[in-house]
Amino acid sequence: MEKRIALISGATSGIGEATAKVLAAAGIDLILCGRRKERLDILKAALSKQVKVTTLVFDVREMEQVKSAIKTLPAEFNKIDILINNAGNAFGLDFIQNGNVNDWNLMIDTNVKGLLYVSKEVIPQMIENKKGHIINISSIAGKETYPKGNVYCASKAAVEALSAGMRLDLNPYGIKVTNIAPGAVNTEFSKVRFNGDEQKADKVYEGFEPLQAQDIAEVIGFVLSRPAHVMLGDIVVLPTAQASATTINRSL
Ligand code: NDP
Ligand code: 8X3
Repeated sequence: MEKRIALISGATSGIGEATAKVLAAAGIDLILCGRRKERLDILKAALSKQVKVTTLVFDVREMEQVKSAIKTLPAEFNKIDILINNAGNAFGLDFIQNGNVNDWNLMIDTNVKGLLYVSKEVIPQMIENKKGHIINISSIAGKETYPKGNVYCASKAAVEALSAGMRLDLNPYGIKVTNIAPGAVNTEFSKVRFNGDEQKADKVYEGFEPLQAQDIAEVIGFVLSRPAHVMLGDIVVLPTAQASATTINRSL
């Protein structure tokens, strides 16, 4: 198969990091992005044995940082075939009436505006090449709103709408758009949501077997292994114990 280049946002942990490993094993060159440079350097050192890897350190919330980081890509990396919009997090879990405005801003700026800023820098190259594949990491929270999920759910509902919008608008250019909505995945996600409180975070995954980052990474690997004429549009991936955003069987 023709050599491909993927840009992964949020490659420093969880789903993004696992995806980098799966894509490297599939022979896809990588642009690994995140704010934690040390983690990117370690991952680059490990995966450079398999494929070409470069790293970009930027905050997806800062449009100028996103722009200038992507502009610094060496020539051998500047035709991006695959964009994995994965960077994102939840901050807090509060009733709307008790919500913290800073948390709201963080979620909207990262999960919605950040995804847009990165996409805006990459889409023109894909249009020029008349091919490309954008994979947006949404969530079950984008399909169902759960109590206290309000703004996080809204940010992921926006990702769902943006995936559909991108698929429509980029249809004339042969660009694939895949929306992936995971259920509970045991990553650093809950630790971030609860501001570093590991006990609270561990409770989220108690009494059932959650997904691991690798499970989502393998789905992404499958999506990218389909032939040119096949586009997986919208995928929900749940742990077997999870039937909906709020229905998790913790007694198995
Ligand atoms: P992690 O907390 O493990 O990873 C989040 C990643 O996003 C990190 O690499 C982090 O990198 C990056 N990131 C966060 N904020 C920014 C920012 N401002 N600028 C650049 N990068 C940023 O969580 P997951 O792997 O679980 O999350 C990945 C995606 O999956 C998210 O979009 C999340 O909403 C989604 N998701 C997660 C689920 C779960 O249950 N875990 C379920 C459904 C969807 P760094 O801090 O180094 O910048
Ligand atoms: C992460 C899954 O259910 O905690 O998007 O919102 S959930």
